[in-house]
Amino acid sequence: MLTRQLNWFFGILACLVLAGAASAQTPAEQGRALFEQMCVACHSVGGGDRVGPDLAGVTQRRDDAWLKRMIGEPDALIAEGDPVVTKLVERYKGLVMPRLGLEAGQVEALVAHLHEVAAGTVASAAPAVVYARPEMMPSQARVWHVFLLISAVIVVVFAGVALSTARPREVSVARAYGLRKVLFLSAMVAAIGVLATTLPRTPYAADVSAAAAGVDRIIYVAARQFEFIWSDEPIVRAEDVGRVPRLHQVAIAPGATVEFRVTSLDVTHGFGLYGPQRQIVAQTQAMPGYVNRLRVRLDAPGEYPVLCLEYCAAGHHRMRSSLTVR
Ligand code: HEC
Ligand SMILES: [Cu+2]
Repeated sequence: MLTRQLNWFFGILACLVLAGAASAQTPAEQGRALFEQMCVACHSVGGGDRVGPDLAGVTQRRDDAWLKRMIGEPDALIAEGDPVVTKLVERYKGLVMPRLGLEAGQVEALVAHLHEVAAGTVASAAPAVVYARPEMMPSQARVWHVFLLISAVIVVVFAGVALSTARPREVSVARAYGLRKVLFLSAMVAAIGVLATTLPRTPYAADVSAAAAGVDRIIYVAARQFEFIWSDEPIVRAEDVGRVPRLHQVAIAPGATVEFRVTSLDVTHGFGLYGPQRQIVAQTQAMPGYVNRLRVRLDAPGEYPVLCLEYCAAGHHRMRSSLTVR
């Protein structure tokens, strides 16, 4: 009797698990997740135009074959001079939708999602995430206040000079030149002092090998419109992207010295590494044809956002990634 009940119990449990697994896997749901991840920065469905057109009713306006090409390979469609897309590009003042490197299955999932939204079976994807306003670190706040103070002094001095020239006055040229010499020399002394004390401390590694510098891990980073690609193996050319195993989550042990080898596969980007409190920790340029090395030791556990630090095209703000120290 008990075994029969248990059989029932496990039978029902298995059905629930299977149903759960199946429902988590429908293409339309996968498409919705992708849409939230990759499209909401530029598109809404029914929420008005953003960087790109509102996609409400797009499945009625266009056929599926066209949609798939537009989502999967917009650059090719634009290059062919497709009349529909040419009009859109004109309307969006030459702004073009970037190729997002999606696979065929992902494109189909996105189209399925757009159909479901049109049929009203699911709500459109949530709007783009709004990040909380970052707090300033005490050190950042200090730099900011010093900057404000110096700016205020400069404004006052300029205002004083401007007002003093309103009335004609006798000026002793010899005294003015004397004063200029004193000011120039003090500025020189101050500049040399600041450079001599700070330049030796710039965190750029001398050209020593990673092993000699005690590097625990080398991580390769390739930037391209509009993503950062991470790998434990060298990525130098675009062809390497499909070939080398890609890291989707980068985890680093606290206190490890990491050398990032940063390059770009298209235009110049910036590799900006921020700390858990959103303070900038290190940065280097991601340049096509060069590999820039950036060595850092990350002690504090937490999530370190990585942002592009160089405006690289319309999707620049989407270039976010992160690594975790744990
Ligand atoms: C960086 C901004 C940007 C991102 C990200 C983006 N798009 Fe676009 N999209 C555009 C622009 C701009 C257009 C208008 C055509 C053009 O100028 O290339 C467009 C056009 C379209 C169109 C044609 C609309 C119509 O009225 O026919 C579709 C469909 C589309 N995008 C789907 C997507 C999907 C799906 C994603 C996510 C996988 C996506 N887009 C991501 C900017 C973007
Ligand atoms: Cu950028």
